[in-house]
Amino acid sequence: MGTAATAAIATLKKNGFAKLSQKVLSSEETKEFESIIDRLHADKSISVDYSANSPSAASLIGRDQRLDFLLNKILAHPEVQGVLSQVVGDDFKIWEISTRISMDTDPGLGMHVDAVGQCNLAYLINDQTTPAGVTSFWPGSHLLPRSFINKVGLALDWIGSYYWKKMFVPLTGTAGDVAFFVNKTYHGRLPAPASGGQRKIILMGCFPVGSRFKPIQQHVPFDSIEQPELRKRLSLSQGVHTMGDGFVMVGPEGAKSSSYTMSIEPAGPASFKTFWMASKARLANLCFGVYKRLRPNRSEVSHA
Ligand SMILES: O=C(O)CCC(=O)C(=O)O
Ligand SMILES: [Fe+2]
Repeated sequence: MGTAATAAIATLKKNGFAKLSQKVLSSEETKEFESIIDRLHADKSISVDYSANSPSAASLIGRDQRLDFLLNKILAHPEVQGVLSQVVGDDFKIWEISTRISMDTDPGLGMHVDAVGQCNLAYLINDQTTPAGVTSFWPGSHLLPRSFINKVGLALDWIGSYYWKKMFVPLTGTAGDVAFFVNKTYHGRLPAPASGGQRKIILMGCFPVGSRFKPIQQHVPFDSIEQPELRKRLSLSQGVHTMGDGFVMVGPEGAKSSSYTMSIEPAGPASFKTFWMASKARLANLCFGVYKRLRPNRSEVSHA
């Protein structure tokens, strides 16, 4: 692992998001990437979802050999691998690989947090050097409890966007930049004006051992994906177990989650944990009481 990954890991742990200082595709590949995405969106061959206030397409894999090759190259890059292995562990799985295109007059996306354990990789497809229409973060908020973040969020909504916008840091950059963010960091997308052009990114949702997600189908079955890193991360035939409610959990049943993103989540619902610890303490007391009652007789016998 090189200096770019080491620096990104330190920043990510401090702020909840970080950019890699090194590009992972050549400038020709970066341009090719954008033209493939533009072509796929233009010919309507992928289904586009508007639920996050901007066009987003999720089943990209298996449609274009060069796109699969370039996505695989991003994921398999040693610096990217270095960051992900420290943040979501070596056995993480990928839930979604999607495009997000912020268009002119994008109303933005409200501030929020996402799934437990999730860490997104963001790849900037084109230049986006001003805050309009880009993902934006409240630095350090990934270290706060979720319930607190949600309460602060409500308060910020009430105070109004003028003040809270100053607290947030936008993920600006140039084409080919790679960034990572812990999805527990309070984040959203800033609105864009009428003539700002398009801001295009790829988002890859990475899930560590012990976290859960609902799989999204790709254009081809996961196990027939040719590119090895893409197949390894998307395949559900090993490295996950099913939960019975449409969700899968990463890792074998009962696996211990030791990733960074799981370490900043509480281990379980507080009430259950407290109840369990109290029960164990009560049981230990009972055993000790019984032992003390029996012990004098037994010691008399043994020392007689
Ligand atoms: O569209 C955006 O910039 C926000 C994306 C987002 O919320 C996410 O990837 O979790
Ligand atoms: Fe999000």
